[in-house]
Amino acid sequence: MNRKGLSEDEVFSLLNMEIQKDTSYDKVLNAMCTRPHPIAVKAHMQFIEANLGDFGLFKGTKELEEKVINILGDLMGSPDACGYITTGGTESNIQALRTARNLKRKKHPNVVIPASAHFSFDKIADILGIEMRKAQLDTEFKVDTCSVESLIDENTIALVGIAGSTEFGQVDPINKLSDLAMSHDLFLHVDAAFGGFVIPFLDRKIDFNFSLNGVTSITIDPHKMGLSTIPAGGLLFREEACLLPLEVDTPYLTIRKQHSLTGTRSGAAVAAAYAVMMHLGMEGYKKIVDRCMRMTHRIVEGAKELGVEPLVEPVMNVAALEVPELDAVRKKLHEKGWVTSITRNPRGMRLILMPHMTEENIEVFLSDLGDCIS
Ligand code: 0PR
Repeated sequence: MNRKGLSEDEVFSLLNMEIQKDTSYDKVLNAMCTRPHPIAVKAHMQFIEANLGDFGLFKGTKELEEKVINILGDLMGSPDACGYITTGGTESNIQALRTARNLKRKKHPNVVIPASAHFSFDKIADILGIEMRKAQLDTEFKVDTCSVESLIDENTIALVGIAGSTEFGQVDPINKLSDLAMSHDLFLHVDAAFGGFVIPFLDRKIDFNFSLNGVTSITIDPHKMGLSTIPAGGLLFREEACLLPLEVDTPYLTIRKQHSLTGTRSGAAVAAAYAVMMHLGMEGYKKIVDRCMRMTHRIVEGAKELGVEPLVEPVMNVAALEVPELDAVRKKLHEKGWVTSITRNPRGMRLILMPHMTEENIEVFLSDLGDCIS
C-alpha cells in the first residue's frame, strides 16, 4: 500500500485507466450477465451500506428481501416459497444440495446430475463431499431420464434438473424428473439460474418449477436475465423446513440465526433486484425475452443462410452452431471484436443473445461470420 493517500482525482485516473481494459458488452456473445437496468443501479447505490449478514440492523432491507423472495416464488409457481438472496447460481446450488445432504444423512451420498450441469456442481462435489453422477443427454441435449434412473441407488440423496443449460439453453424434462424424485423419495433441485427469468416469458409453455410437486428447490438468478446488479442469486425452497438444515446460531449479532453461506451480504443487490422487478413487471420481462428470442432466431436463420446449421433448434436465447474450423473462425471473429464461446460435446459455437445485444449488431455479426468462414 502507498504510504501517503492519493487525491480523489488521482485515484480515479488510476481507475479510469483500468476500466478501459474491460470489455464493453456491445460485441459480447458469451456472457449470461448483462448491463444491469439503470433502475437497479440506482437502487443498488441507495442501499450500498446495507449488510444483510446482520439484518437486525437493516430491517427495511430485510423486508425488501422477503418481498423479492415472494416475487420470485410467485414467478416459480409458489408464492409460499422461502429462501434468500445469494451471491449467485453457484452459492444457490451449493446451499440447495447442502440442505439435501443434511436432511438425508447418508454416509456416502451421491447426486444424479445431467452431464450438461454447470461446473458449480464440480465445486459442490469437492466442498460437500458428495459424489456427482453424470447422466447422459438425449439427442437434443436434455437429460435422458432412463440414464438418470439407472444411476439412482440407496445412497442417492437428490436429482438435479437444468432449466436453461449453460451450453445449449436446453430445458431438461423436469416433469419426468419430478415423478422420479417422488417415486424414489429424493430431493429435486432445479437449476434455473439462467432460465428462471426466461422460460416463464416464452410463447411455448414448459413446466419446470414448483407447479410440479416433486420440485423441492430452485436456483433463479436476478443478476443474469433478471437485469439486476451483481451479486444477486436466488435460492428458493418449497418448504420452510428445507431452510432449517442451513441454520447456524449467530450469538453476537442483532439476529439469532443465519441461513446464508456468506456472513456479510449485500443488501444493495437485494434492493436492486426489487427495484428492477417492480419496474419491469411481467410485461417488461416478456418484452425483453421476446426481443432476445427474435435476435436468437435471426442469428440462427442468418447462419443457415451461410450454410452453418444449429446443433439444436434454440429453446431459449442461446444459439449453438456447427461451425467448420471453429477455433480459426472464433479467432478471426475475436480480431473483429466479437467474444464468442463454445459447446464441448459436440463442439460448436455458443452464442448467448442477452439484452445488451442489438438487432443492428446481429447483422454486423452475421456479415463478419460470413467473412470469417469463407
Ligand atoms: N447454473 C447455471 C445453469 C449457469 O449457467 C451458471 C453460470 C451458474 C449456475 C452459476 O452461476 P454464478 O456464475 O452466478 O455463480 N453460467 C455462466 C457460465 O459460467 C455465467 C457467466 C456469466 C459466464 C457471465 C460468463 C459471463 O461473462 O458460463
